[in-house]
Amino acid sequence: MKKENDVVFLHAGGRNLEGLQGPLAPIGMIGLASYLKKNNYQVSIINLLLEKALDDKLTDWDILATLETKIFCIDLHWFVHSFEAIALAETIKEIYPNSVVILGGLTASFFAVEILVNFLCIDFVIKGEAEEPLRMLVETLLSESNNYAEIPNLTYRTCSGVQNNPITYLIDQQLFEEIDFLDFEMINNWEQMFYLYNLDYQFHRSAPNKISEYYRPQRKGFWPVYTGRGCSFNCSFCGGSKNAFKRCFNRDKIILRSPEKVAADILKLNSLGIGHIYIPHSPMIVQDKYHHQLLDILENSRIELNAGFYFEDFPFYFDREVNLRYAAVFNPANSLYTIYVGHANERIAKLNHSYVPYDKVLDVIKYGRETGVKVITSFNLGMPGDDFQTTLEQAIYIRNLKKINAKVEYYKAEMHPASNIFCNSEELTVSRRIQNFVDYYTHLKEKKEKTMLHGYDLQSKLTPEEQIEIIQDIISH
Ligand code: B12
Ligand code: SF4
Repeated sequence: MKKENDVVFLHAGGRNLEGLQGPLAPIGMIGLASYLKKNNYQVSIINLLLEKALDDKLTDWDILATLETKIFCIDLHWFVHSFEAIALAETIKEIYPNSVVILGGLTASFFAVEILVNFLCIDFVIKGEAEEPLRMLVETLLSESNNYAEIPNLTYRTCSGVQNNPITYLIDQQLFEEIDFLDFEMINNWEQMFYLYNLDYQFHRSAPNKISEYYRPQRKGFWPVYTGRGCSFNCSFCGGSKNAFKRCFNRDKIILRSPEKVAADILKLNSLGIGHIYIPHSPMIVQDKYHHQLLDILENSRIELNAGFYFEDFPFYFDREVNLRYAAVFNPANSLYTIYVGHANERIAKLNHSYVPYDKVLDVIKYGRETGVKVITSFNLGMPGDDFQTTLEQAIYIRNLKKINAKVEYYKAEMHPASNIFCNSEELTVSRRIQNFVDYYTHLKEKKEKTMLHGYDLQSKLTPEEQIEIIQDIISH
């Protein structure tokens, strides 16, 4: 029998490329659903990739046919889901032509008008932070009214064209504290969801061959902790940078949930047996006493934490004390730091992100070794300004790290929507191959690049593939 809902949230999963199926929905989606539930709406969340990983004979159509609702909400947060999110909306409209499809998330926010102009299967886009705007839209739709002009952050179609209401809604601290981001019971098969291949990738680096391999119950469970929104850095390729958040969400600065709330979530995840947690606003990004406050609470909780932690980004504000404190509270053997070095050349690093001196990288490797925490150093290829000479410099830097048995990864930079490369490509001296949402969509639909989607050409014309050859050559000598 079909379960009746007012709203169903759907996560489509990502493009069908090696190891990049984007299995998780935005964490904020659970908060949105929970907020609607608190406002007395009947809500469910279905992660289609999870459903198909559990039963690889299932199609989107089979899953959708079991649902009963008027309103479907699909996340288009990560650009990697551009094709599948739209394809899912098209299938919904085939099965339920009278239903309403709402899109939201970073990518949808940036391209809201273009999406509504080009894809009739999408009825509404909510830009930016969606808690109140979505509640207002659901209320309006279920009361059969069509007074959309007052709903903040909304983009919608009328007979005279696409209307684009300004982004005036940002969540306030009080509501941010109240929302339950771990309200898992609304999610179909939620207990299996933690075993969707994801962080595991960071630890094991093995790409699934088929969809059922995305479900890995034999590995440790993983969940990202909801710490906050925004970033204090401005990495040139990043769609979640300080500038990108302004462009997509109209958000000027980071908002963080209190250490008390975050600690309570970590303890709940621990009680559910989650083995890895990811802390997005790491000490590197938040920079102040926030993490010490968090650790004070966790240390005093007297509950044994079986989970390990995982941080990434710049190590500037990461010191020995934070390392020792984390390793005392969490299980270091399950833990990982990814130091984002980006580029070894100081000029390129400063142009594109921040420069991390070699000594600082060595410090973090040393801290990790002291406590048994795994450390990965991560570099980008194809950074604006890069040429043969700077690639050689990068290669020698990587060779030096490898000589001391440090773990190193390097991959081409992806140009995210709303990133500085996307918006200021001339200033950064690159020429874009991707100009708009339809380009992202088509690129992903046709799987034009086998792995990461680079999206631009350097002035030096050097390609990331050529850079890989240079680096491998230097490393082997
Ligand atoms: C935590 C995080 C992760 C976690 C996942 C967390 C999760 N499930 O949400 C992990 C480590 C798994 C991850 C993975 C990836 N990430 Co990531 N991640 C982040 C990070 C650090 C924070 C994101 C976040 O939580 N923001 C909080 C807010 C902004 O989002 P939210 O509350 O979840 O959602 C709100 C709105 O977006 C909106 N909304 C969201 N969904 C919906 C749906 C509807 C219908 C509506 C109306 C609204 C709506 O309303 C919500 C509440 O107001 C950002 C960097 C940053 N500074 O933001 C990168 C970032 C978002 N990730 C990014 C990328 C590229 C990825 C990967 C695709 C990497 C890869 N190539 O494999 C993967 C794929 C993810 C997947 N689907 O499985 C890019 C995205 C660029 C872009 N626009 O596409 C970012 C900006 C950073 C980066 N440099 O890589 N990521
Ligand atoms: S990649 Fe850079 S700008 Fe983007 S979220 Fe991480 S630190 Fe912030």
